[in-house]
Amino acid sequence: VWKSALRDVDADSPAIIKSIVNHVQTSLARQAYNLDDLGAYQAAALSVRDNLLVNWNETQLSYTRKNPKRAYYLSLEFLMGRTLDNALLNLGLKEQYRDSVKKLGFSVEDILDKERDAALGNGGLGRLAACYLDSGASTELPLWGYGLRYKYGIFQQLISPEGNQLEAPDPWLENSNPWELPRLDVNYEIRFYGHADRLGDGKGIWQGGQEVLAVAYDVMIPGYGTKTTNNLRLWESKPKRGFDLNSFNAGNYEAAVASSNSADAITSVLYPNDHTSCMYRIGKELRLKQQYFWTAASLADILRRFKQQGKPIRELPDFVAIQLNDTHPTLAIPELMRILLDEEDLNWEQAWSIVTNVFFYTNHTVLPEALEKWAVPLIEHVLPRHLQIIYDINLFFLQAVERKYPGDRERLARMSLIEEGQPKQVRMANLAVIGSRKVNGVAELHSDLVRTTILKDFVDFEGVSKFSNVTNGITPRRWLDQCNAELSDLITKTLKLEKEVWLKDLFKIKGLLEFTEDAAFRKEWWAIKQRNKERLAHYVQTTLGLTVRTDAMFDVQIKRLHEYKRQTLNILGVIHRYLTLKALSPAERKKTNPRVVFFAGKAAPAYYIAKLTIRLIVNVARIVNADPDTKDYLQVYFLPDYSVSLAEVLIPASDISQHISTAGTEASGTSNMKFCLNGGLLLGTVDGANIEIAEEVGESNVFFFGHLTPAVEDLRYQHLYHPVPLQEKCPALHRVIEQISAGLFNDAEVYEPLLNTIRQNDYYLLSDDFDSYIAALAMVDEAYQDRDEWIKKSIRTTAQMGKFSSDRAILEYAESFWNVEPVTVKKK
Ligand code: 26M
Repeated sequence: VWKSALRDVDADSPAIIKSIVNHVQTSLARQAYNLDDLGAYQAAALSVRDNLLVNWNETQLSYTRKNPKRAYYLSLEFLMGRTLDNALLNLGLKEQYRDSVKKLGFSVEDILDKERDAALGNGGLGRLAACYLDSGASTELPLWGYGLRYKYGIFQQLISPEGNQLEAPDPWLENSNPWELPRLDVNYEIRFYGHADRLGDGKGIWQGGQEVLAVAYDVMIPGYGTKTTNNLRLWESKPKRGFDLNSFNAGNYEAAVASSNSADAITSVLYPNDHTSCMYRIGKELRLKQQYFWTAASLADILRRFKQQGKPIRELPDFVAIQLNDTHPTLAIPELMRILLDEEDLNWEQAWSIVTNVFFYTNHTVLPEALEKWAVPLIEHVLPRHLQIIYDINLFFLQAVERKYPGDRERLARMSLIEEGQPKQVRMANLAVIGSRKVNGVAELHSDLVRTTILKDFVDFEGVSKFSNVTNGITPRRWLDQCNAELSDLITKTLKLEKEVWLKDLFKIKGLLEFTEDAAFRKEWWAIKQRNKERLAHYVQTTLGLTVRTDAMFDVQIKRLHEYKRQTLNILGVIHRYLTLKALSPAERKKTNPRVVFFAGKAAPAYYIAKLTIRLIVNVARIVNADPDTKDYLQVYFLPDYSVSLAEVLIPASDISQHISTAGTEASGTSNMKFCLNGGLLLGTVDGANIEIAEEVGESNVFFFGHLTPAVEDLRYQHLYHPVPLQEKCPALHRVIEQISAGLFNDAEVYEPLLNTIRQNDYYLLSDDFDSYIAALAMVDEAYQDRDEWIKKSIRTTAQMGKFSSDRAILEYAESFWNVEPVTVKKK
C-alpha cells in the first residue's frame, strides 16, 4: 500500500506526509519502501518534534524577553512514559497524523506501540513530577524540570516459573531517543572529594578531588492547547576532557579507564528503591554522588540564567523558586550557601535569607524508615565543604531553638540536623525544612500528620503557617483523553463542550451528573468500559497467552509492592474467596459475582518480603485459575513489568480498584485518582487522598473499610503487649494462613517469613482489618449485581473528580508558594 502511496509523495502532498518521508530519508537514512513500524515511529516522532521545537524556541524567547519569575521542579525521578501520543494530542495533531500515516500504509496505534517508555522513576513520586510538567505547560507557567538522564531506567521485571521476581536492565536509549536534544555546549564541572578549608566569617574554600562533567539533554514539554512548550533538563555525567591524562600518559591505561568509568557511573542507573533509604548499605556513595551531581549542575544552570539578566544576587528570590521533590535534592541548600558565601562573597545572614526564600520542600512520606539520612563520614569524604556548611547551619539553628526553649535538651536533640549514633547521620528532612520557605504534604490527612508527628517540633518553633498542604493531582490529558479516548469522546459529546474546555477546567465534567438518569447514556458508558476490558484481555492474551474472561468484574491493584500498601491483604482476601467458593455447591456458586483480580507492580530488588508477596500471588493465580470448580468465578493475574504504558491499559478497564494501605501510611496515592476519573469505583482504607476522593464523589460511591489513623498506634501497642492468638482474633484470616502453610499453593515453607510478619507483630494490621475488608468485598459484589445503580455510581464518580486535575495542584504551588504567574506565548 505505502509503496504506491510513497510514489505519490510530491510537492503537493500534505505537509505532514512530506515531513515524515523527509525524515525517513534524511534523518534515518532509510528507504521509504522497506520501512517497518519502528522506522515509521521514528520518522513520525522526528516530524512531531519539529513542531515542538518551533514552540519550544518561541516559549524560551518569550521567557527571556519578559523575564518573569520562574519555577524549577527538582526531581530525581520523572516517570514520563511514552511521548508521541501525548505530543500529538497536546498539539492537536492526532487525527492529521492518523490520516497521514494511514496514507503511508501504517496504523497509528501500531506506530505508537513501538515507543519505549521513559521509565526514569519508581512510582508515585516520579509520575507526579511528570503530571506536574504537563500541567505547568498547559497552564502556561514558566516551569522547568531538572533531573538525571539515567542510561537505564527502572529495571525490567521478569517472573520466573516459580514466581520469583527477576530484574533485567532497561536499555531504553538503545534505539536512540527522538525526544531529547543533546546540548553539548551546556555543561558544568562538578567537584567531588578533595579538601575544604575554613576562611573565617562562615566562608571557605574547596579544592582538589575529582571533577566530573555534567552535560545537558533537553526534553520538550508541550502544553495542551497552548503554544507554551517548557523544558525538562536532564544531566548526563561524563569524564572531563583530559580527565585522567596523567594515568593515560604514564601508560596506566586501566587506571584511566577506571576513573573515566566512575564519572560515567553517576548517571548510569536509576536506584530502584522507594521508601527504603536505609535498606541499601552498598552503593550508597553513588546515590549521594547522584544527588550532588544533579543539584550542583541544576543550581549552576539556574544561577547562570539568572545572572544573564544582570540583576544583583540578592534579587534571586524575586526571580527563582525551586521546589524540592522530597529530600533527594536537599543538598541544593548547602550548595547554594556555598556558592553565595565562597563565590559570591555574601555574608551568612545575606546568604541564608536568600536560600530560605528560594526553596520549597514537598514531603511524600511519614514512614520513619523512609526518611533520608546520610552518614556524616560519607558526606565528609565526598563533600567536605558541604559538611562544614551543614554544621554551621545547625549551630545557628540550634542556638535559636535554645533561645526559645532554654535548657530543653531533648528538643534540641530531636531538632538537630545531626542524629547522634555510630556513625552520626545528617537528617535530610530537618535540613529541607529549615532551609525552605514552605513545606507541604501531598494530601490533607498526610499534611496533618506531617504537622502533628514528624515535624511537630518545627511547627512549634516556626509557626504553623510555613506548613501547608497541596493535594496531589493527575493530568486528565494522559489519564483520560489519551488512555480512554472513547470515554473522552462520549464526555465531550454529552457535555456539548469542546474537549479543550473540560480538559483544561476539569470541574466542568460535573455536568455529567444530570445524565446519570439517562438510560441511553448509561448504556454507552457501560459499553465503553466493556471495550476497555476487552482491550486489556487482548493485551493479556497477546503478551502472556492467557485468556481472561471479560464478562466478570475487573478488580485491580497496581502499585509498588510494599508491606504498607498491603497487597498481602488483597491476596489473602482472594484465597478466602477461593476457599469460600470451594465450599459452595455448584448451584450456589452460579449465584456469585464472577471476579477477575489483577495485580501488577515491582518490588525493590532487596525487599525480601515484597518479593515473597509476588511469589504468593503468582502461585495462587496458578492454582486458582486451573481449578475447574472455581475458574468461572475467580481468576487471578499478576501482570509482569508494570509501567506507565501498562497502567494506561489497565486503568480504563477497571470496575473496582484497591487502595488499601494501613491508615496513615499512604501519603496520597495518585492512581486512586486515575481509576476514579475513568469511572472505576474505589475500594480503600480511610487514608491519603482516598478521603478527599470520597468527600468529592460522595461516600455512597466509594467502599471504605478498616481502622482509622488514630487507632493504629493503639492497635500496634496491643499487638506487642496484649497479643491475642490469631485463631481467636480473626479465624477467617487464620484459616487462610494455615492453608498456605499447609501447602495449598505449593512450596509451603517458602512463605513462612511472609506469614510470620502477620503471626508475629503484624505491624501493618492485616489481622485488625481483615474482617472488615472481607465485608467490604461482599458489599462490592452486592452493589455490582444492581448493574444500573453501579453504572450510576461510576458516572457520579467520574463527574466529581474535577478537584484532582494536576492543573489545580500546580496552580496552587504557583500562587500560594512560588508567586509565579502564567506567561502567554502568542500563537502565530
Ligand atoms: C530513596 C533513597 C534511595 C533511593 C530511592 C529512594 C526513593 C525513591 C523514590 C524514595 C522514595 C521514592 O518515592 C516515594 C514515593 O513514590 N512516594 C509516593 O509519592 C506519591 C506522590 O506524592 C504519593 O501519592 C504516594 O502516597 C507516596 O507513597
